[in-house]
Amino acid sequence: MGKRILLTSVFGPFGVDDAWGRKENIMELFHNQVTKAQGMASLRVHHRSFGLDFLAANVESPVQVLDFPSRREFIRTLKREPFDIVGISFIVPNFVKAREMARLVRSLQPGAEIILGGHGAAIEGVEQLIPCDHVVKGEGIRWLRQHLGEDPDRPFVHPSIPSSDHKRVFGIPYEGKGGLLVPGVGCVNGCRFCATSHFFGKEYTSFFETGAELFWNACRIAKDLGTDDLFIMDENFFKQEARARELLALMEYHQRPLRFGLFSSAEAIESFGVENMVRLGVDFVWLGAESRRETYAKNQGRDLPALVRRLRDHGILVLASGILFLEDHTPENIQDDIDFMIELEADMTQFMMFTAMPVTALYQDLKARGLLDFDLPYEEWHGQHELNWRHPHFSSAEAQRVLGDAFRQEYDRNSSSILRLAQTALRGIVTLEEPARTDPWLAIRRDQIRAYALRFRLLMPTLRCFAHNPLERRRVAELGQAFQTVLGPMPLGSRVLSMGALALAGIQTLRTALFGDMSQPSMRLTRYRWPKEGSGLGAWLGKAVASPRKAPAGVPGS
Ligand code: B12
Ligand code: SF4
Repeated sequence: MGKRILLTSVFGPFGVDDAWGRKENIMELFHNQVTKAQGMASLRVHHRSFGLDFLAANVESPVQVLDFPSRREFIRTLKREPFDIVGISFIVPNFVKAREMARLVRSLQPGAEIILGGHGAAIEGVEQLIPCDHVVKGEGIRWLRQHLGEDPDRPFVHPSIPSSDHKRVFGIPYEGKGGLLVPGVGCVNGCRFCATSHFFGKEYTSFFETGAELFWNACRIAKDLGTDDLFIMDENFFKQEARARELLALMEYHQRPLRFGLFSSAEAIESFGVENMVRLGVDFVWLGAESRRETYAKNQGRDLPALVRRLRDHGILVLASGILFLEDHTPENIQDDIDFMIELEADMTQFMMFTAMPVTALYQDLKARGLLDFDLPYEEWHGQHELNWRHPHFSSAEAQRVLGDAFRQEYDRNSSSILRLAQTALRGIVTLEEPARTDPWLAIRRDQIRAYALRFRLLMPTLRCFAHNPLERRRVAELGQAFQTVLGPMPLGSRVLSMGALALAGIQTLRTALFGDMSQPSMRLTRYRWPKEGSGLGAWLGKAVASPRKAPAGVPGS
């Protein structure tokens, strides 16, 4: 039967000041570090701890995946049944939670082996700081298979799991990425601050070598989840350009117009080409713009504002990320980099504090120069509140003020991201109109963009009502005109729906005023190949508390 394994993320609640975490470190991507200043217009989404399901799907032993438990639920899980192995996945700011969980395992299940994995495993000396038997630094699937005496080289199994949950804006549910596709981990570029590149040894470990493997797996996942929309979780997807080209060729050959969101760097995007991205069905790209002052190899000699404009003109939503508090940022020059990011006019902008995460070249460098602040607890090492090193020109309080101000300026000058997303969709339709006349594949892509433009249009009354300042009010009016010109009059049914959306936004405003806007991800327990429970009282009690769910599709033996 194999060893009985529990794989768990750290416990919640998240984003609250308590013994184990900080209020700034919320478990949401956009609201944590992208649209956080945009109030009700902020995009709200939850993401699972995907690594756990990938590990579970790729071993032969029975596994329970526990994602986002409370501390109490974690204790209950440990008391419910014995495990041979407990694997804890954590990142650096969740160090204290991982330590507490390991302590609980030792006290409640002293016979269980504890394995630590995820980016927190890179913390120096973690094996002495957290009770454990093994620390897995880097890719975990091969390691776990080897550890369990399985063949590490057997084919990789990709589970069919959603890429995001609980998507809301103004409290209104919205559609977005349906499924997750992970072609591999790591990036060869090795930018000095980059945790993911360094954690995986500045190498790329592919789970799918060829475009064909990627294509057939993407089709299967899309079918399992009933969607054509996938998020590709790969640090720099177009870096494997031949694979991406093969994927595109197969999609066109088989007439399977899937759509993708992804991360990629400017040099890889330019090499693959924006037109090819449209053909591939890319509708969202995360691009590391970083800074005008410190140009990384991937951005050298590139006109980033022109690239962002071009992407948006082709209906591709852009999230541009920037870094504040580089070594030579001063109170006098930092505004220039804030302007650089704002003037890119991306759909979304991330500002992140220059944070030295363990294992990165930046960490080694600052440590060697005695600049790392080891007095700062790891809970604060998340890049949205405190600097984890002694900056020559900014105190922590000044850095917090500048960071908050950068987000506010971006919102004041560029308006809400949701408005920009709608603008990008319209721009895409206009650009593709002409080529779509003679190219049926591009006509399909144009129609896909039109479909999401129609959904954005339902938000028009809400955008009008919640406009942040006179500039946004003017932009909303212009957008309304543009919708009218490009898509024609709004049908009655859509008008009713759009008023419904506004009503939901009103309810959400009230709810936020009364109870705040915190949103915690739901706990999830998934059993992979878990033996059927017996019929005794213990089993009945177990069922009653665990509410087991089926393992994701695409997992053999689930
Ligand atoms: C999805 C994601 C999120 C999601 C949710 C994640 C979650 N449920 O915890 C959201 C958007 C909410 C999020 C939030 C944050 N995140 Co985040 N996030 C990611 C992202 C983009 C993908 C992770 C992923 O699923 N990868 C795919 C899987 C397959 O890979 P993996 O998780 O690394 O797992 C592999 C190995 O690490 C290993 N492994 C992992 N766990 C375990 C466990 C065991 C037992 C074993 C044996 C092996 C093992 O095996 C797996 C297969 O090889 C990564 C960047 C990236 N591209 O990886 C950042 C990343 C993990 N996040 C990071 C950070 C810092 C944060 C935030 C603090 C926000 C911020 N300021 O950046 C918050 C923290 C929220 C909180 N309170 O904890 C950093 C971590 C840095 C570090 N050194 O600790 C990363 C690396 C981004 C970065 N480049 O800096 N994040
Ligand atoms: S290109 Fe992006 S993913 Fe690659 S090393 Fe640089 S920051 Fe990291």
